[in-house]
Amino acid sequence: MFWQTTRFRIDLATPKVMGIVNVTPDSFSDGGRHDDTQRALAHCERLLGEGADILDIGGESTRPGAVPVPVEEELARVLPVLDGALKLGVPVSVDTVKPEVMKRALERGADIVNDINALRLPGAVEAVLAHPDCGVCLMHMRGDPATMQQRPAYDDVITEVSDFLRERLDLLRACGVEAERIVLDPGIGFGKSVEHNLTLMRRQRELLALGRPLLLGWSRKSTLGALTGRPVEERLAASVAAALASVQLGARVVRVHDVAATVDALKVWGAAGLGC
Ligand code: HH2
Repeated sequence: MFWQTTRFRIDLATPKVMGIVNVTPDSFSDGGRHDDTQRALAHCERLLGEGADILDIGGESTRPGAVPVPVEEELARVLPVLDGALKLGVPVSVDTVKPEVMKRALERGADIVNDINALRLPGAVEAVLAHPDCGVCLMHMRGDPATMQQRPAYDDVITEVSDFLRERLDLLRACGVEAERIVLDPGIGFGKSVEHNLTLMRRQRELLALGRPLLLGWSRKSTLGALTGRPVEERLAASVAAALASVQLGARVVRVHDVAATVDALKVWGAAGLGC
């Protein structure tokens, strides 16, 4: 399986590590650590040195309760980092829900649009259609970050996530987007309780029936805190375990903060003939 993106056709025969670059003052685990261009670019280089295959740059926190950032502010955070990251020789993804940010990022050569809202804002699909080779990650989210953790409820979380992703996938395909450009993500922590997230993990293989590669983002999330009793800064081991579990269950891309540890773990996992 491949993921076609603007400049790279990513071979997913072995699992790929997407390193998180949050250019934000308020992200849930690393807010304020890389929130100016220079520090964010230094972080990009560090993640590449640690073995990241893809860089994912975001300028708006989506943590539960987060307040949306004005478009001009998000552009000012993301575009200078994107320009620098595009020179580093790996696929660069932009993590945004805003069509204007997608448009401007794609015009500058971004490889992938990673949208936690699955291109549901007006103009988002059109922004992607204007760039016939860019990659897309469509993620499931119930509600929006401001309210999504207020008692999320599902009859069957797997069926509902799967139906949603199929509908968004079918819509893009009907607009002429090649399947190879699209990766799907069940959206761990986005409008889901601990039990919903764990059900998505245990039954992750059922999502493979959608026929597209899966991207999973468990890194440092609160369900790992609930399982281990640990605060966000002590969730490295839990995050690596979750990344390995998701790869074992069929994920082809893992979105992580801790690239070095994840890459090492995947090397050993792969050497054992697991997850590849
Ligand atoms: N999770 C976050 C943000 N973007 N994109 C995808 N495709 N999948 C995810 O699970 C996902 C995502 C939230 O994590 P983080 O970027 O670390 O935090 P914040 O939103 O607070 O910046």
